[in-house]
Amino acid sequence: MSTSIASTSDLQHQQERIFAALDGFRIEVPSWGFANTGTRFGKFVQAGAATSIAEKFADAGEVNRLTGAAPTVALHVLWDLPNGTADVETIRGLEAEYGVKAGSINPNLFQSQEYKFGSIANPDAGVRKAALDHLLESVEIGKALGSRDVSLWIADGSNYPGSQSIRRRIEWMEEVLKATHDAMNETQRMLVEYKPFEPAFYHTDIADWGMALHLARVAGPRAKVLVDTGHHYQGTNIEQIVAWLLHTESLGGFHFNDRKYADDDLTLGSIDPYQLFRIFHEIVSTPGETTDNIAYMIDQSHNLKGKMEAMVQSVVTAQELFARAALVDQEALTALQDECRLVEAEELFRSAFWTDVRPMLRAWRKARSLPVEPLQELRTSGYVERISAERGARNQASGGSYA
Ligand code: LRH
Ligand code: MN
Ligand code: MN
Repeated sequence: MSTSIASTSDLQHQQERIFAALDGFRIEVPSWGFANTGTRFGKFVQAGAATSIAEKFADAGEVNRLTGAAPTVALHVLWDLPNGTADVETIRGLEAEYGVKAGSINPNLFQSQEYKFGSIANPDAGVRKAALDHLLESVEIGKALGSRDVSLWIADGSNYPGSQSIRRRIEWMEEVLKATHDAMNETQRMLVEYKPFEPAFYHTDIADWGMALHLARVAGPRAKVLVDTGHHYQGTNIEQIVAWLLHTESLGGFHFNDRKYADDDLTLGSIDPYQLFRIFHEIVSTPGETTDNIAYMIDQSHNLKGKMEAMVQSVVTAQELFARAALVDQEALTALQDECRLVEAEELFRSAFWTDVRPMLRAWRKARSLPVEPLQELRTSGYVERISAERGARNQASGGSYA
């Protein structure tokens, strides 16, 4: 009798925690996740893939309608605003039409021929200036759209030892990033993403979180580090990096995805859901940390899965893993850790991970007047069939494009 009373109140307690966690959880979808993508060996065109910025906003709006948790869409400047600030009005119109806002602004310093030997770390001052101009324009786009984060991924690096000065390139990057930071307003932030390899295969100028943290510090107080989960060597303890960035108040956000081998950009949680649970746990266990300071973003490209299905699946999976992390009883865990009751601590941690939170997510969606089964709702809505019919011919003709 007493057990059942206890378990009812336990369930209520769990539900309260999960509802509170989900109410505060938002995740940004990438515009490029709706477009045709592929590998360096080729692209497989999908009939329903978005080939214009309007279609990307339409798709992002639909993901948000289905999940209620994805109100912003990350924009890649070259792909989504090819005319720079001149495209801001178009974006504003799309925001109003589809009910989702522009999220992080991602400058593109990796596609133009002039960046063959680097952008902000290029030995040629003229090229560095062109890169800075693009960054400054991205800052202006952010201001005009009221978007908080300018999110930088610098693809610079070299392929052969001795072919470039690693040290001088650090100085050049410091200069450009500081100038970019100086141009931001008080509400803007700069996120510095790191990646150890690809496209460069000997050295990458911003290869890990230490380098990103240093550059962020030199740039200024509103520059933070962005952790893309796919940008680590195998075996790296990513949640430990997250803990250090939280401790040093320099965690700006995430690009979530999963991988088996390299930067595979697979659906988050598809290969190792426990890892994302552990990352979320570092955040929810940090006293005073609110998710407002951390930009949760998806950075995935689904070459084989349907784009819309994959994106809805990703948002839902992120919610499930966040909810599971929120279930860890922090007080009890701390007590067990302090007494070094190792197995009990681990079991408490693991039990939260193994809890099936899906019934509670359904209850939360019902309470918030959202579709109770977002993936099912996507299927029955006919949205994918409709966009496939509308966009199919154009997609076949285009052969697929990231823009
Ligand atoms: C680089 C990266 C970066 C880019 C995106 C398209 O691998 O993660 O964030 O902007 O992919
Ligand atoms: Mn990324
Ligand atoms: Mn990547």
